[in-house]
Amino acid sequence: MRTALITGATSGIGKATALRLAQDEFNLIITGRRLERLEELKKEIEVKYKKDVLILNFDIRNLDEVNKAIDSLPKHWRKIDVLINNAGLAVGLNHIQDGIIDDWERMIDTNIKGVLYITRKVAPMMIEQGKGHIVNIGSIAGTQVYENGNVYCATKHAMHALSQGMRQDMLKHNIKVSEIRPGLLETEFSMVRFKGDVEKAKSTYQGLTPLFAEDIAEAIHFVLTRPAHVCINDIEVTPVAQANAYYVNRNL
Ligand code: NDP
Ligand code: 8X3
Repeated sequence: MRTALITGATSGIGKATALRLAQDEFNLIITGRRLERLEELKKEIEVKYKKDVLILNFDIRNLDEVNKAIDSLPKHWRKIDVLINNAGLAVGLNHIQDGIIDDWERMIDTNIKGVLYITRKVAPMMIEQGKGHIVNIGSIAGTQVYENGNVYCATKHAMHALSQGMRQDMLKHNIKVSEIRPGLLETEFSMVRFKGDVEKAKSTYQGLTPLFAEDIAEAIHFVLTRPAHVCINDIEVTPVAQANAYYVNRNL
């Protein structure tokens, strides 16, 4: 049995991944800010899949909270085999001159600094164990930049750089680092990006079948279940209706 820590397990990719891994040989540490959702997910996994689940309720932007949460782990939960850096968000979609500073800070603090805070804490634990696997959820926005996407794309470019950097730094410690870069995927992501505007959020996926969180959970499960000597470094996944960040077929 392995233990996987998933950041941002209250919805979308993180929640689907927790449910997918629980069907295999994984106990789970699930994290996020919405405690009620974490409690519901824990109950569901324990009842349906009979796996152990530990909740860590913290805001990944807060270094003190991250450190306290990981330090609070009971001894038998300290052997973390898998870290899934998933928590993240896009807020706003503006030309750079109209950008809202608070939106920028939320994205930078969550998507870059949050990933760094948690990785800084968990990577040494993996090094001590002599093995581990870090899975970073990037985006097609990590290699391509679209109009109005400026800061979100910058944070996902940072994730792409960090994934490559971590892979090199972890090499001599027998720790795998994988990056998964999804394209259009329907979760709460667009509701967050458009600050609760349902119509705008829906229009993102109009005329096409997007990816669903379960599709990425399946990719993460695949990456985590390769033989010990195999590391899947990079996977880009889009819906069939999307060639890249610029070309989308909304008439299929
Ligand atoms: P959701 O909005 O459904 O899920 C985001 C998760 O991140 C939630 O569980 C949320 O938990 C958590 N989170 C956000 N901010 C914080 C914070 N400050 N502290 C702790 N947890 C936080 O979106 P997705 O599942 O789609 O997004 C997951 C990842 O996938 C993100 O990194 C996103 O950039 C990436 N991605 C998404 C794509 C998409 O189109 N949906 C495509 C490509 C990549 P809570 O609010 O409870 O704290
Ligand atoms: C989310 C996908 O295309 O909205 O990372 O940037 S996109």
